[in-house]
Amino acid sequence: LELLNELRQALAHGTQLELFYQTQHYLDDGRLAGMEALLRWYHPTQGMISPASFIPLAERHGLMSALGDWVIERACAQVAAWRQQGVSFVPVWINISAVQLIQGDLEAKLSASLAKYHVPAAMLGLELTESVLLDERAGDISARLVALRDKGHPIAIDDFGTGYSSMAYLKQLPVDKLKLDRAFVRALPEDSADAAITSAVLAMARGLELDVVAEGVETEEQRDFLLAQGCAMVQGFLYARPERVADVEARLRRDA
Ligand code: G
Ligand code: G
Ligand code: MN
Ligand code: NA
Repeated sequence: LELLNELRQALAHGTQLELFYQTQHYLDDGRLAGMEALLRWYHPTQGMISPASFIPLAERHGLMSALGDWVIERACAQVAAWRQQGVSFVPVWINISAVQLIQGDLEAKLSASLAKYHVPAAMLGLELTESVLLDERAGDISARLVALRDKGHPIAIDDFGTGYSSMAYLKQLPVDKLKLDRAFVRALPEDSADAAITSAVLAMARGLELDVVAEGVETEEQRDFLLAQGCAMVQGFLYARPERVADVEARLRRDA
């Protein structure tokens, strides 16, 4: 709980928190397709703490809504800065936790930040995991997502294939993109089960007219397999790690 108080303070001061960005690329020619914002916390004594550990803590103790608001605000400011500087015109994708969707004010918070920085909703994508989509506490998820999508936000299902993976929601929910979880990518192309699952997801996505981003692409063999299977986009260490803003900017200027 000491950590929780420290997180509360970090949020109040804003100095220990930072958004890193990981670029996403089109497989055919490598050009920039998008960026995912990933939260980082530099703890004064423990060093960098992974969001995989402090986000569940924030969710359990009522801090996730404020943390999520901070992410929305910072991401909008960054999109605006990159557009003004001519650095990047692709959407930034943020991760949305169940708590944010359950509390009714997500839409208002998004609208306020977009308006403040003059950013179109199309430039701020929302990533939700399957468990969020199936969380019964979130009430009428479908209606909420339709509202967010109608406002112009692209919607992605994160870590696709690792949750409950009900195919029914793909039909009902207004989704634009699937992010194939890196668990299926790791052993490509040798693992025949993963290869079969990947091909099937890509075929299904084509039929449903959904984009697919393969996550965790680390090798050229994985990339070549995904390209041959018709996957359009990738995110992974082969292309870029999550980086600080200055490093992303330097790389994009170099590659431009
Ligand atoms: O970047 P990294 O691999 O350390 O992220 C670990 C986990 O934390 C991932 O599941 C990622 O989706 C999640 N995460 C990173 N940033 C955010 C954020 O801003 N909000 C939420 N809800 N989850 C995040
Ligand atoms: O759950 P989500 O997909 O939002 O989490 C993204 C996380 O995946 C980030 O924390 C990032 O560090 C991690 N990641 C991104 N690309 C790769 C990769 O190529 N390999 C591995 N092992 N992790 C990756
Ligand atoms: Mn994600
Ligand atoms: Na993911």
